[in-house]
Order: sequence, then structure tokens, then C-alpha cells
Amino acid sequence: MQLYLNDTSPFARLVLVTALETGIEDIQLHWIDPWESPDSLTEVNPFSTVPTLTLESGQAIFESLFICQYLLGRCQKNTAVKWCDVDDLHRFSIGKTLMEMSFRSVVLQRFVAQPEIC
Ligand SMILES: N[C@@H](CCC(=O)N[C@@H](CS)C(=O)NCC(=O)O)C(=O)O
Repeated sequence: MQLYLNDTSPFARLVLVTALETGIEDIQLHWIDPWESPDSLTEVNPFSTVPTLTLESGQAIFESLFICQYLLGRCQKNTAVKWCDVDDLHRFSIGKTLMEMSFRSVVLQRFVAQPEIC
């Protein structure tokens, strides 16, 4: 498996921690800048986002929670996460949405031109 990531992405960190916690060993890390839309990434994920996980079959999974779900599904250990516990899912929903909102707000400031104030 190959995990495409960059060092500032909170979503990539979530997947990396999940990979470490689940003891996945057959994973290679590819540090890239998704904002540059590198060919190596867009060939497997046309949206050019990290994290992206590619499997031996060549299939790619993107969206951090789907990747985590795949890694947890492969894990032999019992994990603390119970994906059918509604209280857990509610807390995760809040946390993940806060991550998405915070990230979008940083990106807008960084990449959208600010109007000049005369
Ligand atoms: N909802 C996605 C968010 C992924 C995302 O926005 N990743 C950012 C880096 S933190 C990215 O790759 N941005 C590049 C781009 O949008 O071109 C997830 O949970 O994986």
C-alpha cells in the first residue's frame, strides 16, 4: 500500500495515526504537495487531495475516514472505535466537521486573493 500525504494536512495525520495504531506495516509513505497537482497523485486521485491510499490492486481510496475505515477493517486487533456507537459517531461528526471548517477557513485566507483596501 502507498499513502500519499503531506506534513501539514490534519486529514493525512489522522490516517497516519490510524495506520500506526493498527500496526499496518506494508505501507509506504509518499510525501507530496497536493496543491501542485503532481502527476503521481492525479493519476490515482483526480481531485489531487491528500490523504490518498493506493492498494496493491491499483485501486485508490481517498477521503480520510474511508481510508481509516479500510485500515481498521484490515486490523486484527480489537480497536476502541465502535462504528455503530451513536455517541461516538456524534463526537466524531463534530470533530471531523470542525477539522473541515477550520481547514477551509485557512485555505480561503491563503489561496483566495484578498481585496485591496484603498
Ligand atoms: N475531506 C477530505 C479533505 C482532504 C483535503 O482537503 N486535503 C487537503 C490537504 S489538508 C488537500 O489535499 N488539498 C489540496 C487541494 O484541494 O488541491 C478528507 O477528509 O480526506
